[in-house]
Amino acid sequence: MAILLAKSPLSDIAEKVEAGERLSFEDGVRLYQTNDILALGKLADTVNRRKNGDVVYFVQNHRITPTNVCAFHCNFCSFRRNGNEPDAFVRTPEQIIDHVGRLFSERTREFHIVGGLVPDLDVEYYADIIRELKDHYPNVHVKAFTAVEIDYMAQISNMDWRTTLEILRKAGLDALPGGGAEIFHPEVRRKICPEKVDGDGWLEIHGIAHELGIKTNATMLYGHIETLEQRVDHLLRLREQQDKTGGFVTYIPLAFHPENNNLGRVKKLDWTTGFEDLKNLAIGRLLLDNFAHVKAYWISLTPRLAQVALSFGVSDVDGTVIEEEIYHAAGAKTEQGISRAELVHLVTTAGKTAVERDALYNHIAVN
Ligand code: V47
Repeated sequence: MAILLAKSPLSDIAEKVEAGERLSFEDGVRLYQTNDILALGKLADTVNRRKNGDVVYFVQNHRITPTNVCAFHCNFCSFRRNGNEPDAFVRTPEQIIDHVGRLFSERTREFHIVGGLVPDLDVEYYADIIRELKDHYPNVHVKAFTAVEIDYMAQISNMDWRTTLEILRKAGLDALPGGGAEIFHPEVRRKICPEKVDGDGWLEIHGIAHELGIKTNATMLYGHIETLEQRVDHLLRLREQQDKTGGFVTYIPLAFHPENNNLGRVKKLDWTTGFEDLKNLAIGRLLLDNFAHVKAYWISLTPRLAQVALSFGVSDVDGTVIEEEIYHAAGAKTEQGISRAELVHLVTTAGKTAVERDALYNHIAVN
């Protein structure tokens, strides 16, 4: 490594990575400023191989969307509806079970649940969904509700975050997804999602979940109005929280999709590029030295770029992702769902070992 990057402007960072030293804010900014993505990839790959060898994880999973009705008005969102729009829906727990039943495969291992914020639904509605799913499918993990949803249902139910999470955990909640993080910096948050719980609140909710034994993921929405410094700030705040409570498992950088939302329409923001996407994955791997995994979300990146990302520090490709709605509303051109065989092919033809997992990274099968 030292030889490979000897003449690179990144050679001092490479030395730190080689020695297993933590990277600084300034290092992070320099990593974002470089166009040498091969050097970035090599460094991120070194770190990932140390943690995961040549193993890449995937899961057979379903998305479940209880509702697209949302009281908030985030500028990047293409998915929300007002309650009176013709395509608005709020599904009862029974309707959700009925719908899942039609798509369920015996090999499904994870339900990933995320939706809008409905003013008249308290925590019992969400707990009922989890209980019904666990009754019908006791062997499937439930990874459900972002910190933003937890905050909102807590407010509606007049209770604190801890009590809300305890009720959901008792109902069967296994993990929290990483959504709602966007960009923590208040200047950006005020412009793109002013109604959402702030960055400190998002981190605190995840910290409480960790204390209750609930594993969680973390995301960063990039490619809109944020600066490189604000990205690095976001990542270092995640790293700091992980030092304190240790329950984050996977980091997922999320590429902004510009169709059918205000940021795309009014600000005329464009799609991110493959170059930018690979950079964000690799830098996530390098700065988040205390996270086990970085995920390439193929729904947004395409399966082809997700495969290349396996050489840029990535150790997870999410899963079969049946019925995704948020990214397709915002213009994603990827298929709805991918087969297990295609995922295995994508991983193994990159020279890696594909390991099927559940939501908590227990091994189900090695391919
Ligand atoms: O929080 C919304 C993002 C997130 C757009 O935990 C958009 O395993 C791009 O969090 N363009 C929800 N992104 C999705 C999410 C997620 C995805 C995959 C895996 C996991 C996990 C979590 O989607 C939101 C927001 O950041 N989002 N609109 C858009 N137009």
